[in-house]
Amino acid sequence: RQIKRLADYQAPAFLTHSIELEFVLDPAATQVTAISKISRQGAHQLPLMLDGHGFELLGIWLNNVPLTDYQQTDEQLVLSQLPDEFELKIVTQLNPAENTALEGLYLSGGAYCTQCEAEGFRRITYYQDRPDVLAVFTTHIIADGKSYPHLLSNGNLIADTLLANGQRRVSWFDPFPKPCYLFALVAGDFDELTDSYTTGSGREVALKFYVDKGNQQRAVFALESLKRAMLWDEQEFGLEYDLDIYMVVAVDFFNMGAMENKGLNVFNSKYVLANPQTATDVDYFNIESIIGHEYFHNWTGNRVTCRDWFQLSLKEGLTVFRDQQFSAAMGSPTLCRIDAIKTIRTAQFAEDAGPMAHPIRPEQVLEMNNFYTVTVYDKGAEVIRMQHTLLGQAGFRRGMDLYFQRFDGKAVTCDDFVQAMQDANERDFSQFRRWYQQAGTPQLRVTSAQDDALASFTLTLQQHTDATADGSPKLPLVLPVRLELISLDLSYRQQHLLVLTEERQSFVFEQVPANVRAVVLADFSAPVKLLQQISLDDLLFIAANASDGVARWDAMQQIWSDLVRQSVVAAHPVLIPASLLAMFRQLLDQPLDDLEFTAELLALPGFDTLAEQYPQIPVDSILDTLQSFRQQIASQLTAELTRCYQRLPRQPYQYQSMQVGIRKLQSLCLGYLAQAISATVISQKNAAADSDVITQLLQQHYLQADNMTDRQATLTAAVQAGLDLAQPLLLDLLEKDGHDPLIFDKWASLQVSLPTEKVFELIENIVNYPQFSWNNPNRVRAVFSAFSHYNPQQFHRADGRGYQLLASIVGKIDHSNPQLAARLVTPLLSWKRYDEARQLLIQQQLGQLRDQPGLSNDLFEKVARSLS
Ligand code: DPP
Ligand code: ZN
Repeated sequence: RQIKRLADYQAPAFLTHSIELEFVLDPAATQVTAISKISRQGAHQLPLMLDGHGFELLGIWLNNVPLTDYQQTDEQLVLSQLPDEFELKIVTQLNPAENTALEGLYLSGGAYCTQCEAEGFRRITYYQDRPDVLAVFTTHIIADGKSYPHLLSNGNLIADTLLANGQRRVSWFDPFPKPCYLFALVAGDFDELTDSYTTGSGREVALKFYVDKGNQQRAVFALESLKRAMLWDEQEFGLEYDLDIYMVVAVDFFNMGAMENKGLNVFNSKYVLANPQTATDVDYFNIESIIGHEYFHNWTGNRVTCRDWFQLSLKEGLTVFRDQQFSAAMGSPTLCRIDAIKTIRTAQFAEDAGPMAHPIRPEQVLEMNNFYTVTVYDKGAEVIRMQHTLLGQAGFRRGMDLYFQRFDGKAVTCDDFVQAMQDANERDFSQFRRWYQQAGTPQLRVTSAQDDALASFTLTLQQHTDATADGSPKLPLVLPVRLELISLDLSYRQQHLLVLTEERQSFVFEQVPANVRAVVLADFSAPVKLLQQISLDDLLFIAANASDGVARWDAMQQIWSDLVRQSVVAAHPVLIPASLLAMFRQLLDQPLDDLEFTAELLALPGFDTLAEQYPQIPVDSILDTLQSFRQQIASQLTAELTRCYQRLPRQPYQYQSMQVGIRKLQSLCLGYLAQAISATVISQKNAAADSDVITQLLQQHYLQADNMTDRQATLTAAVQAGLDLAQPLLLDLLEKDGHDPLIFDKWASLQVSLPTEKVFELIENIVNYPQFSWNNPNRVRAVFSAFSHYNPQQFHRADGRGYQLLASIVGKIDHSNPQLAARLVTPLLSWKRYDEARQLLIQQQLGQLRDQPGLSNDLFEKVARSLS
């Protein structure tokens, strides 16, 4: 198995300037003719190495003369003794119908589509499949025009002709040189939703969404989101769209969320289709954000692309940051930030602490698909955000302008990006660059001292990063730390941006009144674990008074983390302090304002977030404690929760912030209330009465709902609490709407989160439904990712049944779709973090996977690293 290293990077020996592709589509035997114009770079006699596999080679011509003198390996075609400039023609034959890996050209529910990032183009033809080879693409598609009325590729349409045999031949030309990972082809019979957008400089752009028949109206929100994204990028970064047409195709079989192919985005239908009956508020949010993300790639990714795949964060970290800023501008910056922080604290911290730890710019890779990670994407976005914080809005914009001025049309590195930020602002970012080469989550320890006599306040910050599995260095990083000092009487408030560069530094503030409290790391200004000893009263003070909403939420999170820790130490759940319950009462009774944020303040941290705070995860203690806390809240605050629920008005569904807040807060109340009547707590005197009232509330919430968000709220609450009413309602959902794949997925994910052993029977059932397909990644994820992530009780069962189930599915899927298998296996990789009994159980499963014959590189890399 061939590991690739960043240190081995060499510029391409040949460049391909243009490529003309002709596809004659056929489900089992598509013929592809590729004619490239290639030239040697520099004075050398190196051979031309072309990547390719998984197809049949039908012939090669050099300057129109058949070529027979070549070497072919499993993965490459080697051509020697070439002239300095030449035309190469290669004809290959592919089998899209049997392509279950969903890379290269494949069939998705009867439509042809492609996925070429990272290294899928090599499954179509022999080519220099690397991002630093930029060519101008022309694409001809030949197919039966009746079955496939839509024949699409990148760029602008240049010809559409009827051939003598009745077939149609459609031609596309993309004037912007691009790497082959941005190539796309789609052929199918879709419903079309059309609009147009006029850019700031007056260019008219046709917008076209292609969706399955009958789904046209479900693409309206995505289309409107696209227009908002186009306008925002003009206003925020002065970036306009550059082709005459922008197309989005929604497909059902897709390994990822979406793909930014030039002018022809391909989307997982889950991130395009929405109406109130099928999509939740969270789905609407995600659609807008992903539509934005892929659109923003047109500049950060496509116009300026990556030199090599180790630089993936150049486009992904930056584009995630851009989509986060966009979402913040469309809604609430605080809530968007909370969302991003949750991702970092769960999945990213886990990755950094596990066997796959890597810097945002990895240094070695076996299978590139394994590095489309929360580290590269989300920690990458945090690293961009820190530059934004250090330079300020205007300074960051200057850096972006210089970046595009220098590198438009080029394939560059993360260093090039930082250099542009540095040069545009005359700053020295050499130490900052360590963020690109060090893996691991820094711990930031905070201590403070107040000297009332001198009226000074001293804050001492200390950073430390534990060793990580990749062995990368651990030098002090540049940490921007937002700070607010607030006096207890609120008469004094000062905000500061501290920049920690040493291992340990003290910052002294003068003329500070007595009794100030420090809000450290406001806005989560650096992706670190904050360690501070701080009393419950002070945390409650911060939760009530910090200027930054994120800091208020974070204080509540820390309160719960501290209580869980006390419970773990005491080996039984502690009682929730009265002052915290009082805070809950107050929040539940406050005026109807900023409800979504209120719901966040009232929510407990999840199992994953808490788990990341322990080197060795006390699974059972955390689960028991969370359960106890939910039930304590439920039984102590039944009246307040019910009142809060009842005073929130329900209106006909609209995706609009006031309503989203109402739904979220009602859902939170229902979640707790359901716990009040879950089997384990019905022991109080008034339980019977409460039980009827609450059951009715839950049922009505479902039955009177005009939208999926509310329905899901009841279902989630009922399933989590193990209530009997869950099953009939789930059945109702399935019978009414289960024919829709997106609803089927929601139904399945709800089923598999049932926290009792019955879930295994349910899972066996689900995979036998006609709607389920092992070849569809959305279906598989809706069952098995949901099970391993949202059902910690059953996934982490002490008898190992959860681990065994996941491992067996991963082993099975690896044969058909390695990329999907390698994603599903993730929760098993961190086995060393669990107790000895669980370690053994997981290790055994991983060992079996490792020994499975024909294991893919994708799965091998992860399993082998985990076991090493
Ligand atoms: N480049 C895609 C995205 O993140 C993933 N393949 O948008
Ligand atoms: Zn992306």
